Amino acid sequence: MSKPEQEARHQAIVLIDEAEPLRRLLEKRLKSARASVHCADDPQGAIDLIKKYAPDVVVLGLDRMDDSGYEMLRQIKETPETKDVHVMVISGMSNPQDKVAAFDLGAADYITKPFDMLELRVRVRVALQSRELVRMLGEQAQIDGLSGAYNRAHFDARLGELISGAERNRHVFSLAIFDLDKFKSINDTYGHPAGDAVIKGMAKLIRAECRTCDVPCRYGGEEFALLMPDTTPAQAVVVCERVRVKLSEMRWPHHPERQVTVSIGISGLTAGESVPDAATMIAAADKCLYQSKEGGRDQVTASLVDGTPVSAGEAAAAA
Ligand code: GH3
Ligand code: MG
Ligand code: MG
Repeated sequence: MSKPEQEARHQAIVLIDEAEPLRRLLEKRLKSARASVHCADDPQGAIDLIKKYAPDVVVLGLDRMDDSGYEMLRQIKETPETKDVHVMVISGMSNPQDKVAAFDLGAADYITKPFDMLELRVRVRVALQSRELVRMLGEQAQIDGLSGAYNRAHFDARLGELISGAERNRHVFSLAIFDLDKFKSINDTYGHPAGDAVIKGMAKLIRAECRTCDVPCRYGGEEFALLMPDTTPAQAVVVCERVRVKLSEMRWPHHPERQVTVSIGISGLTAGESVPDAATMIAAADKCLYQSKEGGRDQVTASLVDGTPVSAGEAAAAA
């Protein structure tokens, strides 16, 4: 299962100061192969840059107590898209009250002028490293340890986003739920390591058969869910049929004689349908999954969100 990008990514710094010479100097000294620097000299330009580049660190020059810099700091920390950024203040004001005021407004660090360039660079480097670590931990927290697929928390968040996107932009999307057939008997017959190997293999197979924008998740136990943006239920059937057939053809090192199959239920939102809530979307997919089990397992059943079945003919036309 390919996991989200774990290598250090390119980072961004936004530099805000009214004084051009200082901006130029800092831009030159803070730029590196791993981080780009973007400069602004006014509050609106700064907020626009922060929204555009989602920087890891903002270096904010702030020189008088009534400076618009304080207002900018407040604005950065009150704007939902920018509030989590690490703000490092550089200031000529060195008394404790000024520092406390900046920290109270949400600054993460404060350097007084005249400052030592080496110290500033080291502080920025440490801030970039800790931001990267937090980002990687945040990603890790969305991954299921055994399968490498996204976990249930990520599934819930992404389903919510797709529903909001459908409400705003009338985007279509589909949800598939996969439940491995008679999986308990694999554990009972060949042991739990054999069962675990099937869970890992299933996650890898789903990832291999879907697009990079699709979201494969471990829904729980031996169940997986696949969120497919911009995909009608008929198109989702095509993807899931591919997974179903390939799984049934796989040979497993722990039990080459024992085929593994999966039953799948799909609910999909088509253009013009009213947008459901998450529970309705999941219930519709679950109902189809139940029909696949009842129909003899190793099969795909799909419907619209309101339960209208998607026929084999519609799925064939989408292939
Ligand atoms: P059905 O075809 O009706 O879905 O039958 P089933 O045996 O797959 O369903 P059941 O719900 O009875 O069993 C699911 C099993 O999945 C039971 C549980 O022990 C096993 N399981 C859940 N999580 C894991 C896991 O992480 N590793 C292993 N090896 N087994 C797991
Ligand atoms: Mg199950
Ligand atoms: Mg099962």
